[in-house]
Amino acid sequence: QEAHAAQMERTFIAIKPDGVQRGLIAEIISRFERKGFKLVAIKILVPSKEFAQKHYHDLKDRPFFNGLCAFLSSGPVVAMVWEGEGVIKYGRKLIGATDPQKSEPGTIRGDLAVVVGRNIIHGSDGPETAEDEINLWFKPQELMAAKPLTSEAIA
Ligand code: FUP
Repeated sequence: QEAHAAQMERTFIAIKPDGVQRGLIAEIISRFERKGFKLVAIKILVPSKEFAQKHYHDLKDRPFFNGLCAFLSSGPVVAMVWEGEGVIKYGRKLIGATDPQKSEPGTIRGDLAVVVGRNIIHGSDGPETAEDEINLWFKPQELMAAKPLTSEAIA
């Protein structure tokens, strides 16, 4: 018997400024929650342009990079970590294809978005990016842990 269970799979999900502005926070969280995935971290913040460039560093040579980073830093973003078996791949399935014109109905982008530059949500595309993105957006102590907070811990 194992001494301790391996850590359950986790992915980074962000509701982008268009999703927040359009009032879709609850709708999006609800889809992940009803599926059975577990929310292990959540916060709302406006990322700086520099932070957005870090988040999207893989796309730095693409023509839309500057506009994309400007957009991500244009307003509040809801940053989350979701946990569960297969959550990275299945989370992408819930989100739908990058271009909302190609996302299937029933997916978040398919049901709620129209254009690629305003596709309302981000989700890590694999285990390595999930780990990198969780580490970029969250400190370890911001993730749900077994240990309860004391009043000193949040001071
Ligand atoms: P995804 O993982 O589905 O978010 O897709 P990508 O990582 O390929 O792209 C990241 C973001 O870049 C997309 F959410 C929207 C933007 N993008 C464009 O604006 N134009 C494109 O042609 C492709 C992506």
